Amino acid sequence: MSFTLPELPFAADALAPHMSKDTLDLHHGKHHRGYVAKLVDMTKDTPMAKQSVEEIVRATYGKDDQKGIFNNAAQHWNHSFFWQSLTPKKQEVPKALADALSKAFGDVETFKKKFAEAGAGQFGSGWVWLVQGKDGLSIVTTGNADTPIAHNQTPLLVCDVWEHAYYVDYQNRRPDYLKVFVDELANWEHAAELLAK
Ligand code: MN3
Repeated sequence: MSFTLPELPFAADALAPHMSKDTLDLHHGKHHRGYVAKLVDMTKDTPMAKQSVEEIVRATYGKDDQKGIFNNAAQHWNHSFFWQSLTPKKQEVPKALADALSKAFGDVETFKKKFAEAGAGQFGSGWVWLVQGKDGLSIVTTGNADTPIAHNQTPLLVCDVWEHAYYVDYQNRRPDYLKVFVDELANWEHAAELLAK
């Protein structure tokens, strides 16, 4: 297993004006690339170099002496998932996912509002997720590099709320960025595929 920066699943200018090419060049080409490079560097010549990112995340979580490896592995995983959570073409929520969201949150619009509010309310850097656990669907936020895959939860959708994800396009208006994410950019079809598994 070697760690490589995945290609974006869309052109860097495909999400404009909601998320600009400048943001994606910086976010994917600099930030995500940096996490991958550090992970490669920190694990080279160790048994971890042959492990999957998920294995490394789970093995290093909560270990003070492996915090650097955890942070870079988790950020690599989180960003790879984030690109999959975005779509260049606005999507309707597929029926099976809409039904599951309605069961958990009342209706799809209420879910979108709660998801955006949770992301806006995450203090400092982090992520807002739709996850599937043994009790059904829920919204969770994680700080910095923390990730649901370290907590036995299955992510269906994520939005990055680190400032580098939105500052170029929205400055300090994180709630505006989150509203655009749920209204225009969220890849509901990808989330529905994961729900079906
Ligand atoms: Mn990021």
